[in-house]
Amino acid sequence: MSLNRIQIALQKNGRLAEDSLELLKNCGLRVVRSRDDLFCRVKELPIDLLLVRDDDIPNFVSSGICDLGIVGENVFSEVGQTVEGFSAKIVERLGFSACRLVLAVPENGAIKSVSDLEGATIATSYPQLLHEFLKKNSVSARTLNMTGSVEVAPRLKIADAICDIVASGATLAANGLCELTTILKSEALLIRSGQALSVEKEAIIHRLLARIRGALGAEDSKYVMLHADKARLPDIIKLLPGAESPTILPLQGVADKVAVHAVCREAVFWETMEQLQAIGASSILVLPIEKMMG
Ligand code: PRT
Ligand code: ZN
Repeated sequence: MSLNRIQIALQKNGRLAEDSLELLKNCGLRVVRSRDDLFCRVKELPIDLLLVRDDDIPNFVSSGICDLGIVGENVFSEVGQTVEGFSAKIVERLGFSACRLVLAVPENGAIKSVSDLEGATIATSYPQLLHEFLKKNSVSARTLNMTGSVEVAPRLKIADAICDIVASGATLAANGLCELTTILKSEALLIRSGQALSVEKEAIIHRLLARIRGALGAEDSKYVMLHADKARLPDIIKLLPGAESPTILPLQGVADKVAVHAVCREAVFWETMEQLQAIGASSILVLPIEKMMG
């Protein structure tokens, strides 16, 4: 591995893998997959990708094997609190792979609140985060460590409750479980090594980060164009979500109307368009923005 190439740890297969690569693609990076699929090169910048299991990513970054990594906050927090001398840091929250770490119990069972967990057995793959939560809530319970299929533990009568990841909630419902409380809200994170890197590597990270922020910013932003009565301009601008200083342009041959162009930094809903139309806006166009910088 060249000293002046950035190494990024990504999940090889799973819920983070596709969106992680998609984000790099949106940053203008094309990934050349190697034959063994563990190590890829990026063409446009001096970046190499290491494709691994998500559980290894925080350690790889903390120990300096990789300079950057993309991992779920749940895994980052669990490993970060478990490993001594852990030094990886969060650089950016990426928004995708959203989920929650929750405590869940059998529906219609005896456990109705967190304090009812006193003396219970809780199955989990997140013993450290669970331990912290129980300590904060002054509950003493037994932890049963499981690496997968945690949701079946109450049915097997090996645990009274579970502490597991939930996205849609369908898995909990299918296993007759209901949520007691959320321990952690999670999303994919870009993390970096806590160690000082060479000037060259810092420059590559700086460039990549600007592109990532540009790609993330563009995702929610829209370019809005419309025609408006001059008299209603203040009301119309007020309705444009997250717009800073719109551009106002004259319309050829129409004295009392102008064109308004604005970058809206929040989602533009049909309701907003209907409200704009109701106060005299016409020819309303909402266009996607592919990239943003500056
Ligand atoms: O093989 P490797 O170790 O790399 O992957 P993995 O199997 O450990 O992880 P993976 O790919 O399943 O998830 C990677 C990351 O995606 C997790 O660490 C979370 O940050 C995030 N994520 C987002 C999820 C979910 N959504 C999710 N739904 N991780 C797990 N699940 C599980 C959940 O526990 C449940 O059992 O998916 C099941 C379905 O969820 P429901 O609630 O939609 O039914
Ligand atoms: Zn994993």
